[in-house]
Amino acid sequence: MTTDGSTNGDDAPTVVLVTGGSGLVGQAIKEYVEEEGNTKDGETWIFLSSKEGDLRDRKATEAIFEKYQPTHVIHLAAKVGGLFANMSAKVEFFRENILINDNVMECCRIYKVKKLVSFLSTCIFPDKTTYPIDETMLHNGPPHPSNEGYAYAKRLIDTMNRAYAEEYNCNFTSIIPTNIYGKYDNFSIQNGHVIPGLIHKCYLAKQENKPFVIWGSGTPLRQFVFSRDLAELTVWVMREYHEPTPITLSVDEEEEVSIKDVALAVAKAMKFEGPVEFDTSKADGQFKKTAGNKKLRSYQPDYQFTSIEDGIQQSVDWFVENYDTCRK
Ligand code: NAP
Ligand code: GFB
Repeated sequence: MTTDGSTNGDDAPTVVLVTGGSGLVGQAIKEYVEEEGNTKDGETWIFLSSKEGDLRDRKATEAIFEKYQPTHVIHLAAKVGGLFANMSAKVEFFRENILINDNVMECCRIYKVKKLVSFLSTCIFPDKTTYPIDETMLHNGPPHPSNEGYAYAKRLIDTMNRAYAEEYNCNFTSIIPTNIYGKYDNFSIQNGHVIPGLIHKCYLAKQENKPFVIWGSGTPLRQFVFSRDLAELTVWVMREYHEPTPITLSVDEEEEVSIKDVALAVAKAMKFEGPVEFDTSKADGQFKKTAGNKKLRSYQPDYQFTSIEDGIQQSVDWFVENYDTCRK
């Protein structure tokens, strides 16, 4: 890491490879680095989708690294889904993510990548725990059963970051984001996360003059981070965060909201005035997973996150504008 903020210990050009670059977080990072002044001289940013190669396949992964010769990797690619997708496919969530993560981490070693930043998730923390949860508690007990396939695949990234550092002196670290939402999300009602799922359902309820149905009781609590904020903080981690241990990137604990409040914020942003109902036959999943962000605040005490109301309005507006082409 040189003092001028460039991300290289030498004058070789910086090539940042973003796996999963076509997704919610990847596209937010792409928009962020394309904004004036958000990249350093001589940096090249490459945003991958699975069309460039299936990262579950070792040869395809090696071909990507051979082609781009990255000096830095932001590893986002994963089989990703909400509570209901995870509950229905634990084997696939485990196997696909283990394959992707192993191929990417081993290629980062072989191709001497100077820094790897991988993504975990607050949902992989122990389910039975004290709050707020912090990075040191990651392996202190089993995750919530609903997403144990995904959770164990993700936890092994942290385990292997330490092993690669000990055995090969690799500079691998990870980010633990809380629930993320924003433009370019997966708005699938069946497989998406709660906010995009609610946006899609509310849009259809308004179009068809039907009730807006919220799944579960609406009482579970979540912290939501807007994808644009996460993008900015992820680039900061790549440049300025030097510890191999994970760092949680989340809004403050006080910003935790109930699913009901989030749904009502979606209805307001969508200007939906019809009836709102709760389908309590659907699972609630984890009641809460309140994460502390003390470590982040020790570096960024004054960072201002986008408010949930503003973030939801931007997400709703984007969804309505891009209804025909977005993932849903
Ligand atoms: P996303 O929108 O679902 O995007 C997933 C990305 O991974 C896409 O670019 C996809 O490419 C790529 N991908 C999936 N399988 C692949 C494969 N076999 N080979 C190559 N590329 C593949 O995901 P996201 O929400 O941006 O999540 C980014 C990261 O944050 C993930 O690691 C996720 O676990 C983590 N995370 C997400 C949340 C959340 O609430 N969204 C919360 C915590 C952590 P295609 O577009 O070509 O399919
Ligand atoms: O984002 P989500 O699907 O996953 O949120 P988690 C699920 C919560 O929202 C549950 C309620 O309490 C649901 O009952 N909910 C209400 C809905 N309406 C809807 C809806 O229309 N769609 C969805 N999906 N939920 C995930 C993990 O947990 O967190 C993943 O399973 C991932 O692995 C993600 O890491 C960040 O927040 O419960």
